Amino acid sequence: QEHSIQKVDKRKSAVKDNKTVSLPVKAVVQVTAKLAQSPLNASKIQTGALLNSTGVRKQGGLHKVMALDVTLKPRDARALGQFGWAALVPPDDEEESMRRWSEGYFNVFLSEQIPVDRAIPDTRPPGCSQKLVHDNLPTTSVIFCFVDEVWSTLLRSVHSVLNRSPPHLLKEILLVDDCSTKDYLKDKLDAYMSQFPKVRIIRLKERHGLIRARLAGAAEAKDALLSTKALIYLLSDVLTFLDSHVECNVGWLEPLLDRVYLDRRKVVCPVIEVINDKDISYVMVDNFQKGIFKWPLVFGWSTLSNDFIRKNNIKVSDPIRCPVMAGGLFSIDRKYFYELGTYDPGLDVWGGENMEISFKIWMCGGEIEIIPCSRVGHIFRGENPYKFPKDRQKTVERNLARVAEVWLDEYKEIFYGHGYLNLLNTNFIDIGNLTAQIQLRKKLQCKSFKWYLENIYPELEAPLLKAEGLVFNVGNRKCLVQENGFLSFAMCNLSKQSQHFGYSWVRTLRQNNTCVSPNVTGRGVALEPCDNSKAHLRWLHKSNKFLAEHLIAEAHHQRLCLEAGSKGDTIFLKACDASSSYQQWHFTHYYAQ
Ligand code: UD2
Ligand code: MN
Repeated sequence: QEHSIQKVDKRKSAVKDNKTVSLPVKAVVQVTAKLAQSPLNASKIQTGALLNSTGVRKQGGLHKVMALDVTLKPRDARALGQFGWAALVPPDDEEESMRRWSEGYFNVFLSEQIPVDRAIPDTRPPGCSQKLVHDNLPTTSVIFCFVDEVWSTLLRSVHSVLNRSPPHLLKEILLVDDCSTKDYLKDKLDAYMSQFPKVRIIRLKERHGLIRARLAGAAEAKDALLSTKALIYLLSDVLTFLDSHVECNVGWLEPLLDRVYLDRRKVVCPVIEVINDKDISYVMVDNFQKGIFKWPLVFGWSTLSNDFIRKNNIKVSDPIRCPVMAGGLFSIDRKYFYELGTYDPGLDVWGGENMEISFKIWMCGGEIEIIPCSRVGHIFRGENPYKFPKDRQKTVERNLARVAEVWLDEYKEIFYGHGYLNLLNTNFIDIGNLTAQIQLRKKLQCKSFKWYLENIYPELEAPLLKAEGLVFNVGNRKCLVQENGFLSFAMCNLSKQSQHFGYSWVRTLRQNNTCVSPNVTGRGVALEPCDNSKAHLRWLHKSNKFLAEHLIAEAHHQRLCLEAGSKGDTIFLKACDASSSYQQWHFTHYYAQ
C-alpha cells in the first residue's frame, strides 16, 4: 500500500433567494440527543470543557476522531485502482481511453472500471488518528454541484462521503444538477440514488453556474422529516461544499466540524489531495501548504517556511491559516454563510468566487483554515469539461473585476495592472451592478484590504505604485515640477512636494489626483483629474521612456514619447527616438518593473 503514496511538490493550481425555514428547536434537540447515544459515540474517552477563541465555553465530552471506513476491507481487493493504486490501460484499449478523455478531461475509461467504493490510503499525518474532537459536533449537509459530471466520478464522490462520514453528522447529501445535458444524469441517476435515503437531487431548470448553483443548494440544505402532524424541516448546522469528482478520505469530516464548533466564524478546508487524471491513483500532497494568491488574483499554494514552522512550533496536524481558499471544498456554519451574504450572486459560472468569499471572510471577522487531518482527493483537470454560456476568459475576468471593485480598495490598481487594463476601459465589459455588494461590506463593517494585507497576507508584494519620487530627465538634468496646473522643470529637490510624482499600475503619471495627459493638439501635455477608465491617461514607462499609450494602439500613428525641451523648461510629445536623452526619464524609486 505504501508505494502508491507518492509525494508531489505542488498541485496544479486551480487556475485556470434563499428561504428561511422556521426551525422546530425541540425536534432538533431530540434528534441530536438520540444520535448522541448511537454506538458510534462509544469511543468517548473524556469529558471536559474547552474555551474557544471567542471565549465561549464549549461544554461536552471529547472522543477520538472516528476512523469509519467501510471500504477498508474491500470485497474486490484485486479490482483496478483499488487502494488508490495507479491503474494501467491495456494497450488494446488505449485508443478508446484517449477517445473518451474529453468526456471529463481525465481518464474516464479507467475511472469507469475502478470500484465506486474503492479503498484509498489513509494519508493523514501522524497524530491525526489520535486527535480528540467534541462529542456534540454540528451536523452538515454536503452539497455537490455538477454539470455533466462523469458517472463514475460522481458516484465515487457520493460513496466516499457515505462510507467515510459519521452517519449522525451527515444530515444529507445534496446533488445540485446545474442543468446537465447528459441523459445518464437524469432517470438513471435518480434510480441509483434512490437506494440512499440521505441523498437528494435538485435539478436546476436553467444553467446557474457553480456559484449560483451552490447558493441554490445552500437554500435547499435541509432535511425533511415526516412527523405525525406535519412535514418538519431540519436545517443542518453546517454547509459542506465539494466538487463532484472527489474522494473523501478516512476521518475527513469530524476535524472540519470540530473547528466550526469551536468558532462558527472559522471556515475550514480539507487538504486537497490529487487524484491523478491519467492513472486515477490517489496521490498524497506535501504538508504545510497554505492557499495564497498572486497578482492578478491567481490562486496557488505556498509552503510554510521552515523558519515559520520552527518559530511557531507548528505540528503537521495543526490547522493552517490561509489568506485564500482554493474554492471547491470547504465547510461553513450555515447561519454564518448567510450573515456574510453568501457569494456575490452576480458572479457568473466559474472562477473568482473563491477570492470573493476569502476576502469577505477575513475582512469581515472570520478565518480560513486548512485542516491537515481532513483529506479529500480531487481530480485536477486541464480543461473544463463543460461549456461556458459566454466566453470563458471574459466570464472569469468579469468575475475578478467585480471582486476587485468591491474588496480591493486602492489595491485594485495592482490587479488591473497585471494584464487587465482593458477591463478599465468603459464599454469593454459590463461588470454589472455592485451596489448591493458595496452596501453589504459597509453593513458588515468589514476591514480594509490594507488591513488584510498587513495582517493576513504580509508576504504578498503589493506596492501601490510602480514607481514614485522625483522624475528626472536625463537630457536637461532637471526634475519635472507641477506649478499652478502647469508642468515644467526645476532643479531637483526632494523636499519639494511639487516635484513628487507617481507612476501607477494603471500607467498614469500622477501627482495626488492630477494626471498627466496629452493635450488637445496631441503634441503637448496637460493636467487633468485622474480617471482610471480614461485610456488616454496611460503612459507606457518602459526603458526609461514614457510612451503615450493610446496613440500606440491607434494603428497608423507613429509612437510618441514625452520629451523635455532642450531650451527652456517645456515638455511635449515627439516621435520616439532611441538616441534622445531628452526622452529618458528616471524616478527616484522603482517598486516594480
Ligand atoms: C476550482 C475549485 C472549484 C471552483 C473553481 C473556481 C477546487 C478543488 N475546485 O476549480 O470548486 O472554486 O476553482 O470557480 O478547489 N459546476 C457547476 N456549474 C458550472 C460549472 C461547474 O455545477 O457551470 C460544478 C462542476 O461540475 C464541479 C464544480 O462546479 O463539480 C467545480 O467546477 P470544476 O471542477 O470545473 O472547477 P475546478 O476544480 O477546476
Ligand atoms: Mn474540480
